[in-house]
Amino acid sequence: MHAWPASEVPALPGQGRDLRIHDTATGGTVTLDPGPVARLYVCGITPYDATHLGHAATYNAFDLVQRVWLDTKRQVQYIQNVTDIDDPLLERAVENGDDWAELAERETALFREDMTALRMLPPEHFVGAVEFIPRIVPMVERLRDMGAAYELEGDVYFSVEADSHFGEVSGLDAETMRLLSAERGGDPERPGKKNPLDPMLWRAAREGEPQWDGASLGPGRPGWHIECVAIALEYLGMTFDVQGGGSDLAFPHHEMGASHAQALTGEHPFAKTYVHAGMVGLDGEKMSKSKGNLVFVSQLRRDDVDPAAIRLALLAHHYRADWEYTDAVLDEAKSRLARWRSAVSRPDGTAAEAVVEEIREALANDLDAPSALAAVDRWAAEQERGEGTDPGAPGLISRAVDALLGVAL
Ligand code: 5CA
Ligand code: ZN
Repeated sequence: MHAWPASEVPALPGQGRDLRIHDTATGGTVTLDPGPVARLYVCGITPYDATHLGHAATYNAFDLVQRVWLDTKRQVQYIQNVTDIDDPLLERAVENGDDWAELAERETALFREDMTALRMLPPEHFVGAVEFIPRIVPMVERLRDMGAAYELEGDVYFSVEADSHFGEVSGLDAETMRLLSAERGGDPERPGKKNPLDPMLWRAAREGEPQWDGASLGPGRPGWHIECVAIALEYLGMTFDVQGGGSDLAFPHHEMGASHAQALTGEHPFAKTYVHAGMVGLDGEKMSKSKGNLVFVSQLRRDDVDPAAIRLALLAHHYRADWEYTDAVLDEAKSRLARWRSAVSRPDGTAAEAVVEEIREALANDLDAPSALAAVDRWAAEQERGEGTDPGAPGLISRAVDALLGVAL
């Protein structure tokens, strides 16, 4: 499927910094060392509802990763999927009396608009799971033929024992894995599985559900984790730089994905670094489509909120923090945007080079966007006092805020 249009990323004078970022697998900070083409896979939406601020916060984090890389003059090969076939999508379609494929298409179109408005850089390949089924089927067959998968009443399960590195992404104990598996799409209680954690690779066709040709697997549809693995391996290959998503994906999704890929290829690791964004909540609960406590990007846009203010509301929180959305968060972002716009509209400014370096340093330090905002705040306060004499400064700040933070002033 097609992605969305890219906004320009202005080039900045000077040198970008290498990114130091928290890696879920090692539990520590690592300095990323991508080649001239940095490779990033970020898990995309399940399109059964509109993009909420939690999704947007996660995509904001990985947009910053790309902007830091671009600032180091690297190219970025960025892949994102759309989970356009999955249980929650089918359930919602039945609930609404909608056609599942139309629902997915409608919500994906809205997601593109939201991402464009927020100036999120588009992936080079934006890939639906459905269009990838013909590539997924032979992978599942291969896993089965090599003994890494087995059949249970027509369904095919991955055997977590097939990967000696299983557990290394999330680092969780067996009991926690079991609980999270039950919560997040797994079926640890199903009798007959070799290991309760084993995830489904291929779900045999059920009455009333869409189905695809599965060759020797029989008709059915793919499991969730293998979809992302097939897409990532096709476009990025093994040992790509960063696998990203919200912290709710560390287990089981990214754990299982890594094991699928490692069992399939015999290579390790699937991704060099696993990066997870915190959860955004509302009224004390994680914002989630199933709970219905959502603030939609598209609704804010309809209410005439400037997308740059929405972006500043996201940037005001460290990407790894769990945080609560309130109206005050948005009000503060709106007032910051107004202050910054007024500051860059003056003919002169105080020295901007040092501010650009502060933004660079803050972002390189585990994407510390709040500190980057504080640096621009200080510059804007100096501007308000009319202290500047450099006619190039306002333009440089505008370009830096655009290039590094994705905010158009
Ligand atoms: N389609 C799968 C990934 S393959 C999926 O998780 N889709 S999703 O629509 O549920 O979420 C899309 C992205 O937003 C994921 O990276 C997820 O971790 C993240 N996300 C979901 N809810 C929140 C939240 N409340 N706060 C922050 N990020 C969230
Ligand atoms: Zn995924």
